[in-house]
Amino acid sequence: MIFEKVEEKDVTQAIVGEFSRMLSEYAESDVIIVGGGPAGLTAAKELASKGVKTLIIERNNYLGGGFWIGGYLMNKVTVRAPGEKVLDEIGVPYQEYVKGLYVTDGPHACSKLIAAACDAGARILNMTKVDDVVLREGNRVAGVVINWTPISALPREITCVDPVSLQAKVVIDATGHDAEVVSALVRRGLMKVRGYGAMWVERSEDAVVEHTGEAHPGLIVAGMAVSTVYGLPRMGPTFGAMLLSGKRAAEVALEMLEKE
Ligand code: 48H
Repeated sequence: MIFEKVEEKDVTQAIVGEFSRMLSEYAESDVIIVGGGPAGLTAAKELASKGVKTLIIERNNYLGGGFWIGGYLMNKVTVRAPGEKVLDEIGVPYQEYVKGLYVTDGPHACSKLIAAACDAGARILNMTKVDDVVLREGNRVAGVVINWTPISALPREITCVDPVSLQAKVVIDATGHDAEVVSALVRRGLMKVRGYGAMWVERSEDAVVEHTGEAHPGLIVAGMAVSTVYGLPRMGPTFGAMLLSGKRAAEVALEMLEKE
């Protein structure tokens, strides 16, 4: 026999026991990041590396969002300076294509960013969709309402499956174009969203980083969700602003946690 003797129940108990322990522990997190794309992963890496109890919630089975593919179904990812500094931090090689524009392999960059967030200590709930928010006094966002992703794909008549909630001191909406956490506030008339603007690479990325921050009490927006909320131009398949917006979101979250 090559392998250790282990029974089926041991395998089941290992999965159920460890998952339940993690979910129970992170039912009260410091920061919940909704969306595991480049902005959410960068924020998670920064926060977890500073000892912040950080949970990423991702509706897909896989993390990475749009960072696997650079655009047009081609897996070369571009980053404008100074975004390549994040690639340096996570150890991803790249080439300068024209001055200030770097190109790297999407799968390499994306897998390293995921690994960096995990290595830093961020926890991940995948196949989990955020459907709503928890609100407290002054309509401060105090957590998120989650359900298994497949629940939303089932016919309505058989989906009376109530969700559960997780509490957090700070929530980051890093859900990309749809700004899904913000949308839960828009549905209640608590926020307005302008929708992202037309493509203008040169203007877009500075604006995203500059607008990254607390958009509603308890809620930070990061990445493409920032463009959606503030009506900023889109940048197409170039990712420097997603990485630096993630970093900025982490800085703002740390400031908010310090004030707690
Ligand atoms: C749980 C959710 C939910 C939900 C969505 O789209 P992303 O890659 O987002 P960013 O902002 O990190 O990066 C945007 C970039 O990929 C991009 O598309 C660019 C730069 N476009 C420019 C342009 O001009 O179009 O990742 C968001 C993640 C995804 O993994 C989603 O599955 C996840 O969020 N997500 N997770 N609950 N309700 N909604």
